[in-house]
Amino acid sequence: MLIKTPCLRRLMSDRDTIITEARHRRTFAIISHPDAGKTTLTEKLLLYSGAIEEAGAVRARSGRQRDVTSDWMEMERQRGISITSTVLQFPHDDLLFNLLDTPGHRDFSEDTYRVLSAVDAAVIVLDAARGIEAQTLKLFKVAQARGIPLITFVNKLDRPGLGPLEILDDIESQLEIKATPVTWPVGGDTDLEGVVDRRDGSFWTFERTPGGREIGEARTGRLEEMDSTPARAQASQELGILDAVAANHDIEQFLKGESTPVFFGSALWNFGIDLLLDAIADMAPPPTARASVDGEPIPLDGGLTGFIFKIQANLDARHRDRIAFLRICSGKFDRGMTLTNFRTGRTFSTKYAHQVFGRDRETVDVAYPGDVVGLVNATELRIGDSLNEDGAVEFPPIPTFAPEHFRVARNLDTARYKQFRKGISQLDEEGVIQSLHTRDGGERVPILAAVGELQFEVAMHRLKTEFSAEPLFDRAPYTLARRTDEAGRARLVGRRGVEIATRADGTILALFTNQAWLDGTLRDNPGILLDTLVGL
Ligand SMILES: Nc1nc2c(ncn2[C@@H]2O[C@H](COP(=O)(O)OP(=O)(O)OP(=O)(O)O)[C@@H](O)[C@H]2O)c(=O)[nH]1
Ligand SMILES: [Mg+2]
Repeated sequence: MLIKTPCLRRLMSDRDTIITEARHRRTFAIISHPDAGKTTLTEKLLLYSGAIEEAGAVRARSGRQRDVTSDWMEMERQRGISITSTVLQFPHDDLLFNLLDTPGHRDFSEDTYRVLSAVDAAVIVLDAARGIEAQTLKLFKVAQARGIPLITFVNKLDRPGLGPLEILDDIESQLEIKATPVTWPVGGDTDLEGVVDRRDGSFWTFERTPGGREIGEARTGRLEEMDSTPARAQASQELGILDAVAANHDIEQFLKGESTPVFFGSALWNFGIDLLLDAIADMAPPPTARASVDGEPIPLDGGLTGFIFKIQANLDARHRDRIAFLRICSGKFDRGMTLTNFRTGRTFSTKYAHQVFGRDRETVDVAYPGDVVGLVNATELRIGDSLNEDGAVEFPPIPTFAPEHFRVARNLDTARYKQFRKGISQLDEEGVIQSLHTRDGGERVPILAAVGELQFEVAMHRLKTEFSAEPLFDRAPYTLARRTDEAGRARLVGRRGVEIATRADGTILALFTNQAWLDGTLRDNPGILLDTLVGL
């Protein structure tokens, strides 16, 4: 068909550009049980793609070694654990990666789950000595429910661990997914030699560099042409078994979530990193049309749509501002464009838009589906908000968990009440804790609610260091929370063992001192709404 009008021709080419750019995006999370090596692996993916010149260490010895890029928060560096998810955008060959390193600790799992709503694939990291651990299993189930294809990286092969066949068994029996090893380790523990790429039989050996800070040389050869060692003989035998059972990567099965390609290596010692990086480029799917809340796929090449999946204040200690992270689902983002927030119906200008790399960022003028854009100081944006250029697309809500831990937060210094209040409300918007108001305590003495105790430690630390507040947290006598409505509130007010509280977004919660009070309330009030709030 001949396109005659220039305007229509431009429209067509804009649409083509969006589709082409989307095809060049890979947006993925790194997930696992705590300590499996997600942050170390993230650092090495940055090193091998050329985004950083020298890799840092999770527990850097100050002065001698740099810290890792993705654990930028003071508390993360002190403790050597990830507390908050980190966005890293960087080019790899002709692709643009949006990588999200997530915290493994269960107390921060809400953050990880939010990230899983915003990615198209995930790398699941296993510690070779531990196989599938509790949190890995949970995250796997969430990823699977969201239809996210998973690439598995078996890490820490430089340490004593389970045999690789045992690990495959563990994946298949616990995750109930077919494991298709793409690489296979030769040796392990102190005699780890390298990995064989099963696709072409090449044997990759890796040079160790001090602390794994720099890229060492990688050599390829063929196992059968090398002198035999016990490790090589064993690997040959295992490779024979794998060929016999045809455990080969199948792209269709992988995209449907029925199989996971497995890679082996050591993030610390740079074993197998380049193979994994290329696999993410080759295997992880680019963005496709996302479904709205009504289940309708939103075409990639339409107007701009996206949703906010994360909010973070004080990323940059000098600026002390607040970033809302937008996952673009369709269309072309032009900085300065006006977007409508579906929840409020209000429009706002995207004048301050950044691409983010750990705690660093720079202005971004255009972005495409798959990209994560940091919108600075758009204070009305909340987690879960859907943004539109035109039309009115709403994406599925991002669920919050029923909290299980509660504190009464008091302000100890009246002169610093403003800081206290601002800090609490900011941490609530980020989802670090939920801030609840009761009739007695009101805004001055909020109840803080969390999924895990560590969240209070983070909240306390950040209130003091980032907001200069002087808070005190007292234990609160509740152990359970359920969502209710106005009718439920009317029936529960004044009842023993129950406290009614409201969240900043208007959600009404019933807080119970123990399960018996909840059971009694349900028995006495048939039909009352008491929802666990939890969803996937
Ligand atoms: N021996 C060995 N240690 C490793 C390897 N990869 C990571 N580690 C170590 O394992 C520890 C945990 O690594 P991290 O990268 O912080 O693990 P994580 O999965 O990001 O942990 P969380 O984010 O807190 O859940 C650190 O001490 C790393 O140095 C590896 O390949 N071999
Ligand atoms: Mg980490």
